[in-house]
Amino acid sequence: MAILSILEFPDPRLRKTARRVSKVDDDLRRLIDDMFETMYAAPGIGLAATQVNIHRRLFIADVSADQTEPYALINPEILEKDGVIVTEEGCLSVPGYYEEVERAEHIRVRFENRDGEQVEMEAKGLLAVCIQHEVDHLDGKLFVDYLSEARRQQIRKRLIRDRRHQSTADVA
Ligand code: GNR
Ligand code: NI
Repeated sequence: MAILSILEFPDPRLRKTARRVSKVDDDLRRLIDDMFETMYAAPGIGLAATQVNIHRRLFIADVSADQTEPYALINPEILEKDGVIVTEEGCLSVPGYYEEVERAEHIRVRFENRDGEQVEMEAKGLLAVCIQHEVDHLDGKLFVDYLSEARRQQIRKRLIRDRRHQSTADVA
């Protein structure tokens, strides 16, 4: 197991479109295990392969309070969306920023699980929000894209400035 490093906005690699997973094998299961270790350590409720610079269509999610509902979704397809929910979203690739985003409240999703079996699942509430947030990552999209251009640029500038201050804190 290993903790993977997470790309941060505005890294252009977060804008890549992920390609389908062709085969669910032991290498992929090892990646999934490393992604869970990384997500739980962060901590977060979801993590897309794109965020760890792997441009394949898979992500993980666990919205439980006690790490008891782990899901790995490979080649996910959202089949149906229903209703509207507004959630204060955050992202491990946009650390420290939380903003309201509108999503579908209920979804139906088809995917392959870690055994390579086709599964269909219904999700609502936070899990549905998380799944939509993760599918966006696989398409190179971030929650800040739903905000105004001005707010997105402000977040971009502040993240760059804060990282510069971090890396020079001990030199000054
Ligand atoms: O940890 C996370 N919390 C979160 C809260 C509200 C809506 C979506 C999320 S996903 C995020 C982890 C992450 O960046 N996944 O890509
Ligand atoms: Ni995210």
